[in-house]
Parts: sequence; C-alpha cells; structure tokens
Amino acid sequence: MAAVVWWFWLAGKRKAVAASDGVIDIHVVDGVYKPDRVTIPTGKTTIFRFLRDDPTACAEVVTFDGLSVSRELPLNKAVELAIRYDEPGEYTFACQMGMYRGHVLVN
Ligand SMILES: [Cu+2]
Repeated sequence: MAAVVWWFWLAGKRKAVAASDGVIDIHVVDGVYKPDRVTIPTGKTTIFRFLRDDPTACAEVVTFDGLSVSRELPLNKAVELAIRYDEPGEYTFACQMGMYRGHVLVN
C-alpha cells in the first residue's frame, strides 16, 4: 500500500524535462514517450528529436496539439521536428489515436 501511494506521489511530482541547447530527445519505447513531460520557452523553436524503437503501428505518427505538425516516425531512425508555441500553456503531443501521449509545458 505504501509503495502504491508513493508511486502516485512521484507521478504527480514528476518534473518536466527542459531542452538543453534547444533540443529534446524523445524516445518512443514500450508504449510510451520518454520523457512524456517537457518544458520549452514561449516563442522559441525547439527541436524535438524522436527516436522510435517501438514497432507498434499505432506509434508511427506523432501530432502536436494546435500545430499543423504530423510526422511519420520510422523505426530506429531519428526524426527532428521544429516546434514553436507562441502562447504559454500546456499542450499535448500524441500518436494519431491518442494512445501515446506527452505534454509540452510552454512558459
Ligand atoms: Cu496510436
């Protein structure tokens, strides 16, 4: 029981990963994006570099909330997407069916 409570506490407190040098590496593996919470600056282009190891067909396209970005992610080949949000807020990126989900905190 204690372990379960601890786990939820950790999940809630999980910190967003910030871009270093304007680049964020996102690994698509085992049904999730790693990391699945990232923070980027408002109005600045950040490169999201996706590497997909997960062969699930569902994971092969990534889309970004509010942007007309939709890209195929080939297996084991890094794909770089230039992402910029001009309004602060929380946005999501996801596979086409929304089963893989990540959050972008823009501030
Ligand atoms: Cu999907």
